[in-house]
Amino acid sequence: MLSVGVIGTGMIGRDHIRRMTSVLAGVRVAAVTDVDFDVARSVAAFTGAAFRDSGESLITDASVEAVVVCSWGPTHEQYVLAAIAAGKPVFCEKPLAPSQEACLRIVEAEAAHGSRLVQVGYMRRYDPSYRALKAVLATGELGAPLMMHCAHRNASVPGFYGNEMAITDSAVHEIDMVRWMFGEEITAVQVLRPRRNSHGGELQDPLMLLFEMASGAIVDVETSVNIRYGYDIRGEIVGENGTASLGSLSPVRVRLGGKASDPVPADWQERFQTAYDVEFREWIDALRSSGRTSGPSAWDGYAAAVVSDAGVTALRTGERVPVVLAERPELYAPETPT
Ligand code: NAD
Ligand code: ISE
Repeated sequence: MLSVGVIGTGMIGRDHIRRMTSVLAGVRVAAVTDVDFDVARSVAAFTGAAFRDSGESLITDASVEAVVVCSWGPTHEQYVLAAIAAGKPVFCEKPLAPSQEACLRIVEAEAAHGSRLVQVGYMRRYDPSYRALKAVLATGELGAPLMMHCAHRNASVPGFYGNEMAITDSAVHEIDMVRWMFGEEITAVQVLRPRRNSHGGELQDPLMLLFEMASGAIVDVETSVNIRYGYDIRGEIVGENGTASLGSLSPVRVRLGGKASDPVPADWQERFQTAYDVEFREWIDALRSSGRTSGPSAWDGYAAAVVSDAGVTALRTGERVPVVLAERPELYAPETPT
């Protein structure tokens, strides 16, 4: 049984706690904390976990073998560094940290520790549909991938969601996914600003991102975060011989009143429920069997942050911005993301 401590009992923290208490075997939530003590105390009471009054005290708690960080992005670095200092495995929700400098400090701390402790919550790598798409690509039947068309559509976003969050909070998933899918780095970013959706008020929404891959392939990502009709994630790879795309995920097709329709997921929780389950299942199994994690690494978190920073600069300047990564520490070999 793996004993886990969870920092941050907000939306996704509570969902991961539910997953670890009601869905998955071989794991228990030993302790929880949040700066909102009332919420953390009620989650602790509900799940039977201990309440801790800070992330640091939770990390050093002897009953906590592994840490899950689900607090706001700007707080991730301090907790991930504290977990590395304590020598404990840590699953950190995306983004690893809000800046590439902060991510690099984590990479350096983990490299100095000498073995992998950090896994970042880029769950699309665990989604059955993305895995099936990658398996098709791996057969080579499509030929070399030339382009990928992606769409990341949210029905709506909260009031605090600013222009840059379409890149740093939303498209960061495509950034990680495409590095993993193509097994190569993104080398430059451009951002176009289409006509604004009036549902978003002053928000610059939608955006069109263009990623240049090391091989010369081009990936476009539409972010639309006020699309109203639901949460819709799309991806289609164009190869030399054919194309492959994420399939329809609808369990049902309704034909009624002269129309045929598929339900669209309401949000990321519904769309990626299976991916989160598999992500945690594999993380827990890996820790229980070998004490090591093998999912998206601190290096992947850093690389995503560098591309995301380049995207923010491209959005502000309208220019094509090259992506320049630091030297990859030996700990994170192989050279290409797999
Ligand atoms: P949320 O606001 O619902 O919850 C965050 C919680 O963190 C809040 O309860 C807040 O009180 C707590 N918190 C803030 N500062 C803290 C600190 N210093 N110490 C302890 N707790 C602190 O946000 P959320 O939607 O649950 O997002 C949390 C993280 O998960 C973010 O990094 C977000 O990007 C990520 N996320 C990932 C996905 C995904 O698809 N993988 C989806 C949603 C959110
Ligand atoms: C949210 O934070 C997530 O991570 C979701 O997966 C993403 O689809 C959404 O756009 C973000 O706001």
